[in-house]
Amino acid sequence: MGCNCVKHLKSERRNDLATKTCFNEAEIGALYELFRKLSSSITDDGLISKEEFWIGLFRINKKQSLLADRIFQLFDFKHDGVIDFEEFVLSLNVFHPEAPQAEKVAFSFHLYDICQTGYIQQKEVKQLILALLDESDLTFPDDVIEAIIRKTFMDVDKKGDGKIDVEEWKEFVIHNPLLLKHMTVPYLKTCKAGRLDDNPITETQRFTNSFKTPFPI
Ligand SMILES: [Ca+2]
Ligand SMILES: [Ca+2]
Repeated sequence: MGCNCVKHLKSERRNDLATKTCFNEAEIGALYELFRKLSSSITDDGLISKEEFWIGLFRINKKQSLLADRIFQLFDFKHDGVIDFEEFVLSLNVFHPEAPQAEKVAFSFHLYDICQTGYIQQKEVKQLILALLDESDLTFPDDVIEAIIRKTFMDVDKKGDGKIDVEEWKEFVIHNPLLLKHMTVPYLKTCKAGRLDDNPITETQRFTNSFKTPFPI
């Protein structure tokens, strides 16, 4: 019936994903349980739709979230509008404590490069700050926001051309280890089926909350 939901993960698939990631086979199994829960919350079709992603990870069901939207786009790296299990595992792998730092830096760069131009521009930073404030039901005067952006670019845009490239971002992240800490979810190192079953939403929400402080707001 067009449903590719499988109740149990085949062992060769589990093995394949374990070799590609920092997760062992048991952990891949635990992530599969979590994936099953998220992907069946609205339509049990073995795929996580944007709505299932938003509600499951961000508990958003009314207003749009710019960050949630960007994270969804990055998870959906095959660009077909839904997240399959492979996309889910490979994307979560970036947040594993043992994942290479370069992958974390790249993920965070792409996250804030909203227009996908290869640079983080001032207007994107402004868009992000406005979105983050709005999601927190806060408003800042425009001159305060402009000051935050100026400060951010003074810190990051070392070449002074008004946009942040991936090298500048890397440099910035190295000197601000807190940013990478946000890109690491210690819990992923010890995911056990039982614990995921207990409360998958809280655990996954922990990592989504970590995106909220990239800039000195
Ligand atoms: Ca679904
Ligand atoms: Ca996809």
